[in-house]
Amino acid sequence: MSTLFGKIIRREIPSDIVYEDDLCLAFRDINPQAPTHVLLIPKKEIAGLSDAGAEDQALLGHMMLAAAKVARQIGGGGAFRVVVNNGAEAGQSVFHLHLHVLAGRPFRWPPG
Ligand code: DGP
Repeated sequence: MSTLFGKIIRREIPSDIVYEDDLCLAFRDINPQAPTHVLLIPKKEIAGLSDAGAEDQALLGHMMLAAAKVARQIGGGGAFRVVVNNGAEAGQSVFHLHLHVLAGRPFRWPPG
C-alpha cells in the first residue's frame, strides 16, 4: 500500500531531496530531531524492516552505504546516528521503510 513517502518518490508532494539514486531517495525530515535529520527510503515500497525479505538483502546493504554517504556529505563530517523504527510501538508512524540519519549534535544512549 502506498504511503505519503510513495507520493514523495513520485513527486506528488514536495520534499527537500538531498540524495537520490536508482534504488533510494533521501530527503529532510519535516520535523527534525537534530540539525541534520534526513530520511532515507527505498523506492521499493516495503512497509517496515520486518517486512523485508531475503530478496531485499542487497537493497538494505545499499541503503546503509547510502546513509553513510549522505551523513558524510551533509552531516558536517562528524558522528551520526542511523535509526529504524519498526512498528507503531517502536515509534513508526509512516509505514514505508526509512532510515533516520541524524547528525549535528551529541546523542545519548539508551535512546528514549
Ligand atoms: P517514523 O516515526 O519513524 O515513522 O518517522 C516518520 C518521519 O517522517 C517523522 O520523523 C516525520 C517525517 N514525516 C512525516 N510526514 C512527512 C512529510 O510529509 N515530509 C517529510 N519530509 N517528512 C515527513
